Amino acid sequence: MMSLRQFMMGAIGAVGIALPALAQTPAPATGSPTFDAVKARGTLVCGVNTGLAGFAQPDSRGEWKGFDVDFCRAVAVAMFNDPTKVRFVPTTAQSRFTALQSGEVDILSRNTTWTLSRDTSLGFDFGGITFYDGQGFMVKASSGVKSAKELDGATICVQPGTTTEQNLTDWARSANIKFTPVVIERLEELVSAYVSGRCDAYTTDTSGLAATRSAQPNPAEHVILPEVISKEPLGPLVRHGDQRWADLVRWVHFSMVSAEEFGITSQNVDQAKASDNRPDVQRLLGRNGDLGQMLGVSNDWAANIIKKVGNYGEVFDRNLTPIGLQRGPNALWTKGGLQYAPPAR
Ligand SMILES: N[C@@H](CCC(=O)N[C@@H](CS)C(=O)NCC(=O)O)C(=O)O
Repeated sequence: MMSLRQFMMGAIGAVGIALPALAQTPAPATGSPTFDAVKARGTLVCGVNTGLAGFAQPDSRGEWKGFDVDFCRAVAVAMFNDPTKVRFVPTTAQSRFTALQSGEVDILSRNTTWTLSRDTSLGFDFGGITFYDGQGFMVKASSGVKSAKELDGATICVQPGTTTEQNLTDWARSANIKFTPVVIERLEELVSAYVSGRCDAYTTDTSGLAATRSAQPNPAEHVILPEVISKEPLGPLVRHGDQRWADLVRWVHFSMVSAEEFGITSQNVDQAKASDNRPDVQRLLGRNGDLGQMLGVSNDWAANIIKKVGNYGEVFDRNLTPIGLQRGPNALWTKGGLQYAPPAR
């Protein structure tokens, strides 16, 4: 049924009169099955990978840590002001899409590349690009291989159900390279196949290569080759057709990027909220306006995220700097990178 507001906007549109006060009224957060289910359950169910250093991995106490994990913690903070209200479900590259389609998880936050077919025929919506990546190759330093062009005739380890597998075929065809794939679903098994010498090279997103390399007893024994053969824009995804849920997920990412741009950190967020000369900061942090309410959460949602999880740069530094990743394309747009958030207003 048409709401009064929709009806009035239609009527106003017909006679060409603007009604700004009405247009600013926050819409109630209804009509999102996932949002409502998470709210009622009191816990977010977040699909992650099975264990990738820096991105998603349980620590010695079984507590999940990492960049993709922190994203879900930020969504939980937006909803419940509590980063512990998340249950993490490990998914393989192959099982991840069924887990989201079937409703087993509310969100997937695990190195998944945004592609046209995943966005349409698989039935998902991507909530932005949290990590700009590309596919690379890792070899043993002892092999003496210095370039992917030398991989003609190589055996290459790759995970099924990935863009990695598809890009490898495309790249080999265009570079006129013949290779034998070794396709293994479980990451642990795949990595041990590479380490034990069953494959000459291991290919995945360069972030995954860096994570795996950092987890080896002697990382210096492995070299990531210079070629990057694809674009892998990675980000969180939700089910198609649940717009309000997708909105929240998207703005969680943007709020963390904006906070970094504004210089708001977990340490100074309270002072930032109190400073009077930055209306944009005050809006983001909920001191003024109703932006949180428009997303269906409390107006201090972003302030809580920054305080309890951190801004984009803090989350990057905490999780990814230790595995040797640099900001590169994931620097803010103001610093020559691609991380850019639309205005929170
Ligand atoms: N970005 C690629 C590859 C993502 C992917 O799943 N990569 C593997 C290798 S790093 C992975 O995360 N495996 C972790 C796991 O299976 O738990 C895609 O979306 O298809």
